[in-house]
Amino acid sequence: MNRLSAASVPLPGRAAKWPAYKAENHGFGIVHLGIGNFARAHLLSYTDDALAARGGDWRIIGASLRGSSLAGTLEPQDYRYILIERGEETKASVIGALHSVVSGRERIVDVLSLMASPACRIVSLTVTEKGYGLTGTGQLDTSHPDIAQDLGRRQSPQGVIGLIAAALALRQQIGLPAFTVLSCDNLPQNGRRLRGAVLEFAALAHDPSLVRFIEAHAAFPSGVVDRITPIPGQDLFGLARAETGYDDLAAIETEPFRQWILEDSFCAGRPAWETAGALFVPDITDYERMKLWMLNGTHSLIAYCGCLHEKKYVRDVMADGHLKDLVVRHLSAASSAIGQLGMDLDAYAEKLKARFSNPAIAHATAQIAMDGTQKLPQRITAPAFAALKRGTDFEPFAFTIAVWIVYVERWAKGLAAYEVSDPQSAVLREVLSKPSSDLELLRAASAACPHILPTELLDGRFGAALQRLIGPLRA
Ligand code: CS2
Repeated sequence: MNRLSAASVPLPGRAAKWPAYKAENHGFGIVHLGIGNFARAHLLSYTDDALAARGGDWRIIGASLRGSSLAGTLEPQDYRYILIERGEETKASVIGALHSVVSGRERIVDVLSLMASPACRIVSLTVTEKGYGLTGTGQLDTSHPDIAQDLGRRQSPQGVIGLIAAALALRQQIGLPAFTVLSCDNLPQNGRRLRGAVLEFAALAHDPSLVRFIEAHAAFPSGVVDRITPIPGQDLFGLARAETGYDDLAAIETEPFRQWILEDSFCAGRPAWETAGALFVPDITDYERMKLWMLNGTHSLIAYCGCLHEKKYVRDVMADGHLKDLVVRHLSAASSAIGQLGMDLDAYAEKLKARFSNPAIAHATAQIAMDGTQKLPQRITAPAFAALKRGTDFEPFAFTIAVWIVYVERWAKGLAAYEVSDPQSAVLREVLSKPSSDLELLRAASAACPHILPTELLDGRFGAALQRLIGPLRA
């Protein structure tokens, strides 16, 4: 084994890109909560380029609060890893922007002190939709296990909201400036929601002066992140070796495309991410609709159709003529629901079709199907309401909700070869396993998940479409 490490140098005849800066000369400036494949393919890749272009003490300490094997794998590699872009061409980059990884519940106390240290100027997050502890309408969910427990142990929190509040409280006490909190998850108005949740938590668990400190000094820019990042396949390690000449037991793969659009409101500086192509805008709302409604909404349709039709990967769904037609129809309805923007949505849709069909990316439909209750409100229900309001085609949204319900029902009744992984799976199993007519099934789904299927969508034209569509899907 010729293991990748800080001492590794480019080998002749290999095209891989290496950090164009001396990583050890750059201190950390960011603590990232939820260090997983996506953050390593997106945030770290942008930061690597920004460090090469402009420098600065902006390397990233990754935290895995639940613990993962990543820290142990990366430590002997001095936290270097290989990122492989797979498309028409294969491109490998050695990433130097990861400073270190802190992992496991017993290390949360160390994560907190890093967040409260002078060097930390940004706390970024990829903790998935369910990690925030928000209700279906985006408020702090005080019944979420992390939130409920952290309210009673504000100085030793274990969840992200409690940690951010505790770190800001420590900074206030010791007279340090606040940091920027940067959400990199697919939630609408992610910064604004996160700010609301942190403020609500601070008001409930901390001294009122903390609320004033956060309001006055902390920043929570909203942002739209995009890069399709599958779970690494079997062939990746061989590929990483072939591209670089080194063995990396934590290599990751992603698509060539990447996008990051964010509000430029940082309270304590930031890396020069614009040098890597990040777009800073005053308001992300339009971009967010484009991404959540077109990319992610269509992804969810693909995921549930894929699971029901035994298509393992997104590309397999795209290779099926009938299913691809559904994808095209969904993209068109999502684009019409958005309406006129300064952006070319047809071109965006075309690009998405090509990205979903990328033969080099094996993106499992099961990976996207996870956590539907957390994803569908912003991906499907929101554009459904917009389509009804604008008078555009709403049927594809009714169809996706119906497909999701049937996907869960089959599993709840023990008829599926797949597992449903969702924080609400126990409730869903209970209510959707009973014998029911089509209308009873829709009503049960609505009662269990009103944020996906509010009662007003059970009535009128949308309700009629749902009833018409769900029967054949159940058959
Ligand atoms: C996907 C996203 O898993 C999912 O729900 O829709 O992770 C998607 O791949 C990313 O948002 C792409 O940027």
